[in-house]
Amino acid sequence: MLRGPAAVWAALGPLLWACGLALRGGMLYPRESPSRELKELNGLWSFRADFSENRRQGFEQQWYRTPLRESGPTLDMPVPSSFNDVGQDRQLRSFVGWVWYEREATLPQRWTQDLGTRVVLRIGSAHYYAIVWVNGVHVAEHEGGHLPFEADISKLVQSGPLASCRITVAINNTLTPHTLPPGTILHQTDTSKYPKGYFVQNINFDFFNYAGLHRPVLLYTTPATYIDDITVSTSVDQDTGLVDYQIFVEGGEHFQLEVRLLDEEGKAVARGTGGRGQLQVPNAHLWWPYLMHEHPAYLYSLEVRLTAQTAAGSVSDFYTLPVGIRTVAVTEHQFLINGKPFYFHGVNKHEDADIRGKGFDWPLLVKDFNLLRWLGANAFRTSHYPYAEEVMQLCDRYGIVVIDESPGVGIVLVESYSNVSLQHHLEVMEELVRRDKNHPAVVMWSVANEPASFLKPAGYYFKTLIAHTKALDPSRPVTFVTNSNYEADLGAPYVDVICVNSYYSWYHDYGHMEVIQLQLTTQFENWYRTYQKPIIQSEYGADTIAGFHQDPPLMFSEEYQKGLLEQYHLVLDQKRKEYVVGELIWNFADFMTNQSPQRVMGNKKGIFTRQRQPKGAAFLLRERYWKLANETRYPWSAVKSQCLENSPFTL
Ligand code: GCB
Repeated sequence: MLRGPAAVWAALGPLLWACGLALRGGMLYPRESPSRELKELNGLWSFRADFSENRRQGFEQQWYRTPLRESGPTLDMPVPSSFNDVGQDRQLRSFVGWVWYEREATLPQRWTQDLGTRVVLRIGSAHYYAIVWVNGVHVAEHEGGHLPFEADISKLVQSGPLASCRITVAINNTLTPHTLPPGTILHQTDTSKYPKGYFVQNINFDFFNYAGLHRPVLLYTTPATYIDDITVSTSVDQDTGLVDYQIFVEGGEHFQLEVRLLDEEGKAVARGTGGRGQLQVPNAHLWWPYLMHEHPAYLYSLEVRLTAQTAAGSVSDFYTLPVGIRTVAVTEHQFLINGKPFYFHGVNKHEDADIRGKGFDWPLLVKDFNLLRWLGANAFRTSHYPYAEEVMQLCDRYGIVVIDESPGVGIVLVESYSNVSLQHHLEVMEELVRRDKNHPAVVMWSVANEPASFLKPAGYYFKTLIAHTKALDPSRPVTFVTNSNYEADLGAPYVDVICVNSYYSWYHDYGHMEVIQLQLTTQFENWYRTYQKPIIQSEYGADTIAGFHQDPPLMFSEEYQKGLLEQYHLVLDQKRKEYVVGELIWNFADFMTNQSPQRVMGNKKGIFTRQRQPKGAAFLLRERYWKLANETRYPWSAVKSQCLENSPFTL
C-alpha cells in the first residue's frame, strides 16, 4: 500500500500535471538536430582576479567594455575548470571576490545574418554569482553555482557587421547566510594580528569552495519559433507503458506539433500530435536500474517536430529527448521502482579532482562510471549540489539511480532560515526540477544536507520547501538528509524517506568499533518507531590514508575503514529485511576541503583515492554490492549481459 502523503501525491500528481500546473519555462539540454547547431566555447579564456581592496575595480573601470587585456594583465584560464588549483599562486587559490573571464567567439555567417535564427549563449555552471556581457552589453545574471543559465543574444550578434562576439563573465564566489550553500565573511579588524582590510570566507560544509566556469559554455541556435520545453511523466498499466508529454513553444502562435516515440532499434512505437497528450506503448520495455534486470536502462527517444507558420514561410524545429518508462513509489517500509522493492547500494560523490577542482572532465566522468559499475553500485546521491547534466545523462544510460540533491548544505544559521533564504531555496528547486525532471535515473529529490533542522524556523522552512518541490514534481518522493536527533528533527514529518547520516566510532567513541552495532540498531529503531517511513543510511564511513596499515586496526588505517564498514553491514543486513532501503558510503573518492587540523589534504573517507585508485574498502564493498545485487535483482533471470569481466556476480 502506498503511504499517506505518497498516495495523495500519486493521486494528485497527474491531476496537477494535466491542469497545467507543471513547471513552465525551458532549459532543454542543448542538442544538435536538423534545426539546431552548437558551438562549444571550451578551451582557453582570458582571466583576471580583481585583487583590489573592495574587489570592485572591474566594475569601476568597466572591464567588460573593452577586451580584458586592455585593462591590465590577464592569465590563460581553461574552461571548464575551477580557477583555484591550475595556477602557482597561493593568493589565487584562496581568492574570494570577483574574477573575470573573457573569450572571443567567431560565429558562422548564417547565425549573424539570418534573422530567423535565434542565437543563445548557455553557461553550464558559474560558481557562485555571475554577470555576463556580450560585446560590452549586459545579457544575463545568475545566482547559484550548480545550475545552467542562458541568454538570447540574437539581437546583439545580428545588429552589426561583426562576425564575432566578445563574451565577458564576471564571477563572484562570496557566500553569505542567504546563498546556497550559505557562508559568512569574517572581517578581522585587530591590526596587531591582521593586515588592514583582512577577511576570510567561513563555511559550514566540508568541501572546498572551488569557483569558476565549471561546466561547458556554448552557443546554440534554434529557429525563431522553437520548442522551449518538454515535460514527460511515465506510468505503467499492466504491460502498457504510458508516456504523458507536454510541449511548450515560444516565439510564435501558429504551429503544429508532432511526436514519435522510437525504441532502441529506431522503430516508431507510438505517435501523437499537439502540445499535450499520452502515448501508449504496448509491451513496453521498462527502465530498470543497473543489476536489477537483464536489460537495464532501456531508453526510448521522443522525437518532437514543430512546424511553424511565419511571415517568411514555414519553419521546423526538431528536438529529441531520451525517455525511460518507469514508476517510483514509497510505502511505509519500501522504495519501489516499477512496483518492485529497490535497495540502494551505492555511494555519495563529489565533483572533485586534482587540478581541475570542480571542472567538468569527460575522462574523469567515464572513469567514475566504470568504477561505479565495477563496484556493483546501483545508485548515488549528488552530494551536496546538482551535478553536471552530462552526469545525469550517463546515469540514465547505465541505470544508475540518483538522489538529486540541491546545494542546500550547511544551513545552520538562524539567518539562513529567513524568508529571503527560503525564497532563494524555492527558486533553486524550481531550476533543479526544471533541469532534471525528465531523467528516469532521478528517483528522489533531496532539498538539503544536514541542516540544523532542530532550530525553530526549520519546521516551517522544510514544510514549505518540500510541499513546493512536490507541487513542481508530483511524480517523485522528496527528502532531506539529516544528522539531527530523531525527536528534535522538525523537518522529518514532511519527508517521504528518512535519510540519516551517522559516524559511529569516528566523530565520537573514537576507535571503539565495538559500539557500532548497538548504536546503529538504536538509531534505526528510533527513527522507524517515530516516523514509520523507509530509511536510507545516507552516509557512514571513516577517513583512511591509502597505504596506512595497522592490525589490530587503528583510525586512519585501511584496516580500520574496512572494520568499521563491516560493523555497519551487520546491522544493515538485519534492518534491510525490515525497513532500511539503502546504504550509501561516504565517500566514493577522497576530495578537497578547507584546510583544518582535522583534514589531511582534504577528506579521506573515499573508498577510492582522489586519483581513483582503490583502497582495501573498495574490494570489500564490491563483494557486498554484487552479493546484494544477486539477492535483489528482478526478474530472477540471468543478468549476464551486465557482468563486467571477472565480476563476482554469480549466475
Ligand atoms: C557529513 C557531511 C559531509 C562530510 C562528512 C564528513 O555528515 O554530510 O559533507 O564530508 O560528514 O566526512 O565529515
